[in-house]
Amino acid sequence: MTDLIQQDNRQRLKQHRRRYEVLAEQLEWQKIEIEAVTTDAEGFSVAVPSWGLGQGGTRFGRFPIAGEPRNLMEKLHDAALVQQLVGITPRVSLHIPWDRPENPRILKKVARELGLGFDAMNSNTFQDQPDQKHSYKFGSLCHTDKAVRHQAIEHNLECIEIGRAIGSKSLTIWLADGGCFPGQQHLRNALDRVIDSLKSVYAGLPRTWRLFTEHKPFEPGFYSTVVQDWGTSLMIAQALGPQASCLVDLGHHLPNCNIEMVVARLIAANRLGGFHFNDSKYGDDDLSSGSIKPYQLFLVMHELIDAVQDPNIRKRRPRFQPCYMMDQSHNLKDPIEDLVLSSIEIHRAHIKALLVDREALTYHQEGNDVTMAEQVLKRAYETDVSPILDEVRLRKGAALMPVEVYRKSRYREKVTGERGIKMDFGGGII
Ligand SMILES: [Mn+2]
Repeated sequence: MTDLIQQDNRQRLKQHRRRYEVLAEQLEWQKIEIEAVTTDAEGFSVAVPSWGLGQGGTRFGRFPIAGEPRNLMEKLHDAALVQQLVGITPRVSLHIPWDRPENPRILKKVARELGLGFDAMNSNTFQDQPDQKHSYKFGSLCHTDKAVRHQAIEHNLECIEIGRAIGSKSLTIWLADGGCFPGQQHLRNALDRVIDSLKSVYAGLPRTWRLFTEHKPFEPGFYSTVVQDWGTSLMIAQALGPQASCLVDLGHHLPNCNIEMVVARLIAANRLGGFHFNDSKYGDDDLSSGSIKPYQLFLVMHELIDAVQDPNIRKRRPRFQPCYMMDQSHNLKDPIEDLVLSSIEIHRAHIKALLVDREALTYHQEGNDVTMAEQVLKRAYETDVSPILDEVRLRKGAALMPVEVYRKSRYREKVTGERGIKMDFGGGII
């Protein structure tokens, strides 16, 4: 693949250089030094979820494609390919039990050889497993039965153990607990039980680790979820301690929610842990990042960059660095192509946010000049930063045109010979 990338890049280099120079000149007029932006952009990375490398599905079903990875090792190989193509996805986030490693130490070694590391561990207490003693049908960490809560706590502690062996540093808990009908659950008691259970998980957290909770207003509980919004997620983090913070999944909000406000508030509370990137039109659609609301993605990034550059925040939290992961269901596109393009879209929003003239913005905000303040944001958003994105990939030895190179490599066709086609048509939202 490396040869193919280099060969393809060589053919496009001249044109790329010209486009980069044109943008450099354009930014110079705005008193922005392109090299400073590119250097900053080189520090960007986003994790790939282990489950995102297989073909996803909807509640209605799944359409398998030939050559899907059949096991964790094959998923790692696909993740390494994504990283080779884009250079900004050096970590994989594991889901247990979907991708439970047989031998974590061997997995870590193989990953290192492939140039990969591991991001947050993801536990699963929203599905019953075949060998499981108690059912999560009526909840896990919130369950009325102590034995079920205990089982869910033990599962999270096991995820930490596996994570320690592979070099992960955080645990993400997506809690699907909730109810489908009024009266089903005592709303306050259910939250009390969740916090109580999470305290046991938190107690098993290594000192250098972080614990993230993800909120979601509905589904699978269609009437109520225990962690329904960022306020509840914040209450949990504050009840647990400084290693706990909140994860924002862009799809886990009611329609038209101002997600950048949620981000700003969590930063203000010093509890923004990270993101699950995806996009949505109606609900938790898990569509490709930036495919539906790219301006929203930019505004979210703007809040993040604003916080990173804010000396007051830096004083309080010198290593303010939220974790980024893609959390999408690739039910129509080839997962490798979708991850490649989505990572670039998130990176694009990040770079555009770097272009915001914050001094001018503050000036217009202080003077209540609505038109000019909005224009500052729009000017950054409307700048085509593709040459910077391409330059970062070029510097990292990745591809100027990743999808084209991927298709030229015929990777999927080649692996189909050994992998075949996974005849699993089951539905399920991830
Ligand atoms: Mn998520």
